[in-house]
Amino acid sequence: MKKTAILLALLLMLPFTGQAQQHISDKELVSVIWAMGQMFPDGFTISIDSLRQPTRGLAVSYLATQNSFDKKSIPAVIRHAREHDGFIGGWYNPEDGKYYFDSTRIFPEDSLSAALAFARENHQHTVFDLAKGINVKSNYEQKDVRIILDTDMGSSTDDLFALMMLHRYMDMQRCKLIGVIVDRMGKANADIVDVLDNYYGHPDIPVGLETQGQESTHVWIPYHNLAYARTTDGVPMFKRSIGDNGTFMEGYKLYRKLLAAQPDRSVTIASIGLVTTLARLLESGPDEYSPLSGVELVRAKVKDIYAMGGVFGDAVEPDYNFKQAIDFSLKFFELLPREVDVVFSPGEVGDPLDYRPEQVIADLDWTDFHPIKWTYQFLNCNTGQKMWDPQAVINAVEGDDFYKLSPRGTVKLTPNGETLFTPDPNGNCRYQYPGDPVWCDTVLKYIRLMAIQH
Ligand SMILES: [Ca+2]
Repeated sequence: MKKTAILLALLLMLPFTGQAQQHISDKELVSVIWAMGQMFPDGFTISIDSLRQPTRGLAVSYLATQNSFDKKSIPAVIRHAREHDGFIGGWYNPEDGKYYFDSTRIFPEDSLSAALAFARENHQHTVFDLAKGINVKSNYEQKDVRIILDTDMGSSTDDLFALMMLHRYMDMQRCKLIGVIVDRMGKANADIVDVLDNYYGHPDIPVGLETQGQESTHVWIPYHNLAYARTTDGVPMFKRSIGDNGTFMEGYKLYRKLLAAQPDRSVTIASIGLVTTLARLLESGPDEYSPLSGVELVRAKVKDIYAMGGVFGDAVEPDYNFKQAIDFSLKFFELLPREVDVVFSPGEVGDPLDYRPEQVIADLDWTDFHPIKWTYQFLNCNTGQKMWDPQAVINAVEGDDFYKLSPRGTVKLTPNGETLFTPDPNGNCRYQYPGDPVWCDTVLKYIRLMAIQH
């Protein structure tokens, strides 16, 4: 019987003509789906009308057919699929030795947020990208994640991707971006954040700007004119909330205002640039927003910091982010309360994640008016740019299970910008270990999946 079913499945799968296989009975369909489960124990998705296996899209299972396992469950799954989307998925769970089957909905690949929202409603842990072969976690049980992004926007383009991802995470209701701090001086850099906040549909996020930070920082890719791009008709290309003549709040003051309004130990900071503004926050005194000093305010409100930076292990070259503004960095390391956890993302974690400029442009081919595409079209981004900053952001939102982290310890910064790690079970610091090639491939696909959504 089993052999017959497998043969039937093979027969039906081979000569896909695109014509609906109307003649197949429910009984035959049960045999085909049962056989599919055994042929593809890692998982399959099939259309019950055409018996095709879709090759693109984001597959999510319905709650109604959850916990349907083994052959006896298939008729009910078929009934549900016939009344809904006409797709059935299945997989083998080696832990309990059972074959599971689900009625499935397939979303277009560029609709990640809608697929995630459906997954959450249906209590599904994952969305499966059929083309890329990756699972995206829905984390529907996840607690409230409140994030402040601290970025040196206007130099490397990975900051653009990191902010894009936070907007996507907000669309997925996986975090709340309560503010963005631009730690690199220059209003144009904050204007870029304003453009992205508008472009990605969250125009009201407060943006602060550092005005007393590091002078003359190195710029790798000069995309500071992004906010002022115009079409060939002379019309501003990108919508803004804060116009050319608008002003941004002083960075550390915005930190104080935002932190004072949050519950205790609730805020996660993703630091993907210089720590100029964080140092000034820690040095600040009581003001109209809080009677606490900067150190006390951070101790009270900040839960953890995910910081792109640091060099650990065998590498000796100091990291850019801490070295560029070393006096601020030394102050930050000196004053940061030990109650605040820090997870460092060293450059070597993002190094293998090479989102090639030509791939970026190809992935954004549906529009001519896109801030990241503009940057890649008009500037040379082939500068060794890698997806470093997203590692701090992903870790901040997805949680620590997504990465392999070092044991706990303490980190001391030297005046040369070296980060010296001393193991200590009670220490507040950990750092990410580089992922293996499969992990890197998955994360790059994940970033691309968010980038193409529209
Ligand atoms: Ca950065």
